[in-house]
Amino acid sequence: MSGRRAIRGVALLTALILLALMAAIAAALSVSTGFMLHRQQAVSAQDQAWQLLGATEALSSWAIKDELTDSGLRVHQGQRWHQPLGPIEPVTGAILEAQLEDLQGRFNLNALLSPDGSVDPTALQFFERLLQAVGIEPEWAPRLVDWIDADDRPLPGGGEEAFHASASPAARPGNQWLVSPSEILSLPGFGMERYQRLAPHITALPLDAGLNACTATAAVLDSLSGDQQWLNQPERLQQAQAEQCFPGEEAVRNSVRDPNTYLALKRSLKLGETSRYFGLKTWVQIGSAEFALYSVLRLDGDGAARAQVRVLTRESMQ
Ligand SMILES: [Ca+2]
Repeated sequence: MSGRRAIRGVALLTALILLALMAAIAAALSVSTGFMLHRQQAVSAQDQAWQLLGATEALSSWAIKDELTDSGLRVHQGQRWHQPLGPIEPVTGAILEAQLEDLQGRFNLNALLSPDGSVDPTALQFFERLLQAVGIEPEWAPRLVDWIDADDRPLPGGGEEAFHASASPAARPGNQWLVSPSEILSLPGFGMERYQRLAPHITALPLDAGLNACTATAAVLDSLSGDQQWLNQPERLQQAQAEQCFPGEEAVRNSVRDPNTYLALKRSLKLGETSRYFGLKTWVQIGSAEFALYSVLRLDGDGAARAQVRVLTRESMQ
C-alpha cells in the first residue's frame, strides 16, 4: 500500500470521526459553558468516551467492509484495516487511539464442544497442547470443557458440580457457551497469572468462527504442528504477518506431519484463511480521565452491497 493512500485513509478517518462527534461536542460544550461540578465533569468525560467509542466502531466497520467484502474475506494483517488509528485529538482535550485485531487468529474456546454439545476430542487435545505451549498445566483443558458443557458428567481429569462444590471458594459450572474468554477465570484456582499468559491466544466466539492460518499466534501455530518453532522467534512471525498472509493454510498443513491429524484439526478448528470476527481496542484520554474500551465486531453477509458489521459486545478493559 502506498504511503499517500495510507495518509489519505487516516485523514478520512479523522474527518469521519469529527463528523460523527458533532452531537457529542455540542453536548460537551453546553455543559462546559455553565457551572460545572467535578462530578458532572467525570460523568461528562465518561459519556464522551463512550460516544467516541461509538464513532470509532462506526469507522472500524467502514474500514472492514471497505476492504474485506471484495477480498473474499481473506484476512491478514498487511491489509489496511489493521493499521492503528491515532493518537488523534478529534475533540479538544480528548485523545483517541484505536486498534483492530483479527480474533480468528486465536483458539476459539467454544470449539472444545461440537455443535451438538459433545466434547470434540481433537479440539481438546489441541487445547492441552496450547496450554502446555504457554506453560500451563494441561489438566485445565478437561476442567474447562466440563465448565461449559451442558451435562454433569465429568471428563477424565475434569470436574463438574460436585468437584467445584468442594473447592474453596465453592463454585458452580456455568454449563453454557462462553461469551468472553475471561470467563475461564471462573474456574476456581485458574488465576490471573495463568490467564495473562493464555489470553493473547484464546477467544470465545460462536462456532462458525474458524481459525485463520494467516493471523494465527505463535502458540497456536506451534500447537498445530506440535513443534516449538514460532514461540522461539515471535518477532519473526510478527514481522511476516504485518506484511502478508503468513504462514497460511498450506504451510500449516505441511507443518503437521500426519495428514490424518491435519485433516482432523482442519475440521475441528475450521482452519482456513478467512475471518469475520474482529476485536476493537479503543483508548480515550479526556483530561486526567483514561478509558480503555473493547468491542467485538462481526462482518455479516457477502459482497459490498449486502455486507453489514454488527457490534456483538462492548466492555471496559481491565
Ligand atoms: Ca458441565
